[in-house]
Amino acid sequence: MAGLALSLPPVRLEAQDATLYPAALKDAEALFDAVMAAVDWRREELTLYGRRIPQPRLSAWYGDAAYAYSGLLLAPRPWPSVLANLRGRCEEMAGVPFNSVLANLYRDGRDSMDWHSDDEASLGPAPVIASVTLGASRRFLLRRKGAKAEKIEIGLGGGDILVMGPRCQVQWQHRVPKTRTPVGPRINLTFRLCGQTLPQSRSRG
Ligand SMILES: O=C(O)CCC(=O)C(=O)O
Repeated sequence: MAGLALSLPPVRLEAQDATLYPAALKDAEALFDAVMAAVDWRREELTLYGRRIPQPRLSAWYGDAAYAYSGLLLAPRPWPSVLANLRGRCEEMAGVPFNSVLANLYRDGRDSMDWHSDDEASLGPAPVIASVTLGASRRFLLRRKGAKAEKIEIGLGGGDILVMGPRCQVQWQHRVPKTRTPVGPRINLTFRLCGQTLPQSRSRG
């Protein structure tokens, strides 16, 4: 498995149906630079409760299919080669195909992502998502839907891959909170398998 010979054992989060592969990408620093340069980063706006709100991060969508959430329609776009290569590595890791990726750039500790599940209808009833971190480490929290006090926290650092199984989206929400601790830029790539139709979004924070 090119570039995926694990030097650290995977960490299984059974309750959350997720597996963390720490430092799985040996070339994480070079990948950070390559992805940073290749991606057409934009500050998208969400429509929440009828209001247009700029997202607290930069993002870009690449995929074979369009994607819609929170009033945002992301058109399909050709893959930069660095993302196409990472897609293959994540498919090998997760054992499922992916046809799209949401790239997020957290420029510093003020950028964040609020509680949500990746459970849009276009992802189907049993989504598997591979989440790649490049650059700075950030806290990643999970809380159980319907029992929000039940939370766990992990750190996601450069080169880590978190593979989230279906129950992780169906039963849990996740977030990347803001931090006052000085922190450098972090790229996150979530590889997904979307359907070919344009669905209505369900629950994204
Ligand atoms: O940055 C992360 O680790 C999470 C990103 C995320 O939740 C998403 O793209 O849906």
